[in-house]
Amino acid sequence: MKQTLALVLLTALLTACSGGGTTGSAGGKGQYSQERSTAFKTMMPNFSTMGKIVKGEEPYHPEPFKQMAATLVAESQEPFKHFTQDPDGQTGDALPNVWSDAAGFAAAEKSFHEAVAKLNAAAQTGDLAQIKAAYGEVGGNCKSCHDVYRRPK
Ligand code: ASC
Repeated sequence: MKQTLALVLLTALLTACSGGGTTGSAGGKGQYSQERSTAFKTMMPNFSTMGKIVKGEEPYHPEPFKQMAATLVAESQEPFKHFTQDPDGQTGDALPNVWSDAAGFAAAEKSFHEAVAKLNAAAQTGDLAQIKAAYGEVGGNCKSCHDVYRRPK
């Protein structure tokens, strides 16, 4: 009987520590965190290809690039639909100030979407110089938001 009780208590303790099956307080992923990650990862291949073209590592063809920029506008909306706060310890790489500084985070999100819209507008002109500048601004928005609201890597 004593052994059974000890086992029950130990199991409860381990379950509590593991955060219900995640990896614990640093980087555990709850449901929304998973959805955010999936959405960011979905948008990245297209954005990375655009980056290679902007850097001259892949050839620039205006028509497909216009399509990529339009796709980025659509795909970059999705991650921000999943910033519902997960339970403590399950927010993945999102720092708590995403929610405690909601106004600041909303401003960073707005700035990012504006930069993506500007990149799309530049892409539709077919002017590579404009595209390069606008792509750099999007990357700057990624970085400045990560610097403040994402767990350092
Ligand atoms: C990327 C990527 C980011 C941003 C950032 C820009 O391609 O994965 O997180 O750009 O590195 O500075």
